[in-house]
Amino acid sequence: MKIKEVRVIVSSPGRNFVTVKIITDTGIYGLGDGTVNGREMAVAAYLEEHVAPCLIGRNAHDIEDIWQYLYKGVYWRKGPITMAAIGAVDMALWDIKGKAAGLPVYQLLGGKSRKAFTLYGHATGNTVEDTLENMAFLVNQGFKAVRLQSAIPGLDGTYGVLGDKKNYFELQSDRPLPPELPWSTLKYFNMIEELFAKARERFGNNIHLCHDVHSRLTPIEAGRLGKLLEPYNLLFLEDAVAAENQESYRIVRDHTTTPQALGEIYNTIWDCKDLIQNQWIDYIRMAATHAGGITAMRRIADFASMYHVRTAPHGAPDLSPICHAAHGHLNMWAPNFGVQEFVGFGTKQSNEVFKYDLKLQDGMVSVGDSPGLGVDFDEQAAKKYPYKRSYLPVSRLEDGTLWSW
Ligand code: CS2
Ligand code: MG
Repeated sequence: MKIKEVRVIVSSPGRNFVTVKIITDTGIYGLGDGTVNGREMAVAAYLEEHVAPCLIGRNAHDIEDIWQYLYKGVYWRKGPITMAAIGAVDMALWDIKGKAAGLPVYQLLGGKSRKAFTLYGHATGNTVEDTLENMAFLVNQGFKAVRLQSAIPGLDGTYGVLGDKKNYFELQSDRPLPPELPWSTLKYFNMIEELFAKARERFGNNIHLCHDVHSRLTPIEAGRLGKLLEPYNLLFLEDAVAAENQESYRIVRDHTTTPQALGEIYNTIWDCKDLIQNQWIDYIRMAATHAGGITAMRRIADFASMYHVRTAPHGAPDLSPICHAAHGHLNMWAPNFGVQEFVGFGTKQSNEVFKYDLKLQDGMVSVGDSPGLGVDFDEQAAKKYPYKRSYLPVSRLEDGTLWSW
């Protein structure tokens, strides 16, 4: 089954997505997601100019060889753009293999390990009360785990909080340059405990709670935060510290029993190797798009399982429904699956463009039996939504120092 054509489509049905369509000489095609939020055109150019010509004529069944060819074979390993390009191609090839076999991808991975997979929804608000109201909305829908983020009093605009925007926080486009948001660790520490204390008071102990710190703390501050939140029994604290230096997590681990989750910006297994091997983290949050596809995610999940680390794939809306579907298949299979982040499968606009075979019920998702990834992409509908330049915000301390976002 030879690869005949590789199409790269950048569209913006509500936000930008990079979609790869690999067409074979049998007529079977596969779809992959290569979206890197705020750097979409770099992936598109990488794919069109450098990857697509090397794929034409290859056997679409040779997933592993193509993966190695695009990773080792280019000399320049790793990096978000390279790995997103590999991720998109890899997903499309698994989609093709599943369609050719007449089987959903989770069957090719080894079959179902569970009936459905558990989600954590997002509750955000401008005040603790607002956040808890939004949590009630999720709890009433049957969600078993919720991530809580609340605006920080005294700071104008907080990461992950909707405010009066209709869309998820960074969906707004038509922005000429990245917006800037202030950060104060002191003010953050002054509010955070109340959020979790009140959530436990109102919703009791039979629901999982998570929180995303977005890499704003130093290791010792993260240790302190974990300790402060221990009474509220979090499922995990996410991205407490930026961990280019994986050793930093030894300090966090030494100071708290609050479980740690990490990995949404990682590209390869090497980025999380020490964290996993030293058992400094509990959940690995890498995404199929950014980590190099299903082939890489499978390898990372197996490696993590040796160290009691469970998977919790990134599920932000800046991943296209094709990536969410890939996670669905991985989550059905992975024996060490933990939980899946969920902010909806898509918006009204993206649902015009992407089709997927996933069913949400009671805070869990089941994956249908469609062959391959069970996704489709309407190229005509996508044409209505051309690419719009858009950026993630940057973060600065109140004195103007650039900080981690
Ligand atoms: C966030 C992301 O979902 C999360 O956990 O950290 O939404 C993140 O901010 C975006 O994916 C950045 O593109
Ligand atoms: Mg996050």
